[in-house]
Amino acid sequence: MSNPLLIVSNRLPIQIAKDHEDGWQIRPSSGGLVTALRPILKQYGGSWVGWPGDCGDAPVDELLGRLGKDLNCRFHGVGLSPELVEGFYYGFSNETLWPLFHDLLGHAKFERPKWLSYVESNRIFAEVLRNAVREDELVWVHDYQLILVGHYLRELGVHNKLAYFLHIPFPPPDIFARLPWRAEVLRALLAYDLVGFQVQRDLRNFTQCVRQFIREARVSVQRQISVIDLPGRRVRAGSFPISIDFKEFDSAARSQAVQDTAWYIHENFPEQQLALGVDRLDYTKGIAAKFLAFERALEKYPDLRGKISLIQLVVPSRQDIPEYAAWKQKLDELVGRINGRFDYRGWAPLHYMYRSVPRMELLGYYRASEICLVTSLKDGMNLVAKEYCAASVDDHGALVLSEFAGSAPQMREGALIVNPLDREATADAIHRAFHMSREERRDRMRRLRREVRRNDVFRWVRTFLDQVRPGEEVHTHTPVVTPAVRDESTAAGE
Ligand code: GDG
Repeated sequence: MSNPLLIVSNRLPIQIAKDHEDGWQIRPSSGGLVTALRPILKQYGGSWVGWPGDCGDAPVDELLGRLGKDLNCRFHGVGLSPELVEGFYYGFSNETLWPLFHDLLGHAKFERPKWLSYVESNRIFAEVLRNAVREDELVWVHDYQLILVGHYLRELGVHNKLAYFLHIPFPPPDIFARLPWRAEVLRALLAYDLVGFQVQRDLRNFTQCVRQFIREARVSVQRQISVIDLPGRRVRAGSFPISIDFKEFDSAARSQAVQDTAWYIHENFPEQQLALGVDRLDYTKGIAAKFLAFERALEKYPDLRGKISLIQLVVPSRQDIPEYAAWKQKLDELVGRINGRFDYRGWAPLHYMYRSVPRMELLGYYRASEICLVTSLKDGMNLVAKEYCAASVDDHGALVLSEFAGSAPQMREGALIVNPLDREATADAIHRAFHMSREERRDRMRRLRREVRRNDVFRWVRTFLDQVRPGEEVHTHTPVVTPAVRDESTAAGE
């Protein structure tokens, strides 16, 4: 990889805050993407385009310039009005694409004004990019909020190589077909040179949708990469399971501070095993299913009572969407009901914290817990499962993992794999994890840690970028349906 990168994500990976003594401060946020890309940006240079968030009266450009010098990266903020953010981000991205792509049709709304905000925001991103991009840069667009950006870049005459990675699942054709703007979305994905998905499941769904809805496309499926031939050009699609910085998690978890935190956490639960859940507040994460399975385990296996506690960290998320607030209330009620039912002699089975905890504390929870429960109804990858293993430096953790998480295929040898909607089987898995022998835990956790160590986030970046080799043909733009002017005739392309 020698071309500089231009990364595009909905949010810039930065945090801006006012410090009373020194004025405004800016620092990089701690997400996996920025961690993975930092060494590459440092070595080859590059740029990052995204929405800086609502920064009040902060001198955003000056702050971005300052941080950019430190990271060898030029940051470009995309200005979006509050109305556009509402329609594009909270609306179409999170109330249409998010539920639809997670196969949860019942949660999906299909509202044309929000689609048009999405179209408009993606077009604005593309315009900022057209002005920011340098000739030799590889443009790498991230996630479901920005699917149309590649299409608009081509329309604006940008001929750079374009790559795209979808962090969430891609749905099967019968679900995808419900989207009134399915042709525009699918054709926009075909404006990129490389389209990356988390796992084979998503790649397969995508190629099936292309076969079904894009008449002129010829798809040939190879082992890791599928090739899609369109008149005059070729698109490649592959699966690239994202990961974490294993070494960093492993060494931070071994630190004295984390060890002490873990000890304090466990001290509050004497003679008990801790089961841990860490999820954003989101209906896709299966938090309610987890609570119900845990309740069933306590009901079915009296030997667990008083001997196990479930600590559930729920990180507030998308609070401006009414459905998320309703969802929180549902969880509150469930916790109250289950605790009311089993509470005896000071033991309450469920400890539910609705807040974000500092990273060191999170690592303390990972290290302290004998069991981790990941019960997503569907998940692109689920990094919590990988982080738990990387932080389980004592090899004593057992992972119960949903078969619908993208991480399941990589982790199935070491984890107890469950269908979270099968309450009985999930309860049995919790019981099995509780009684798992020390030797079995160690063997399983060692396998899991080996897997995450080998396939870390740096390998993910390398494998992805290796697929966008320099020197291959730069394609000319074949017009795709222009989303803003869609009318009934767009269905003709299907
Ligand atoms: C999307 C896809 C895909 C959580 N609580 C705290 C905290 N976290 C951090 C975890 C982890 C991250 O948040 C959550 O990542 P996930 O992968 O589990 O889920 P999404 O946020 O839905 O991410 C997902 C991912 O993109 C990457 O492609 O795996 O499928 O949905 O890193 O550690 N961090 C801190 N305090 C908390 O309380 N500091």
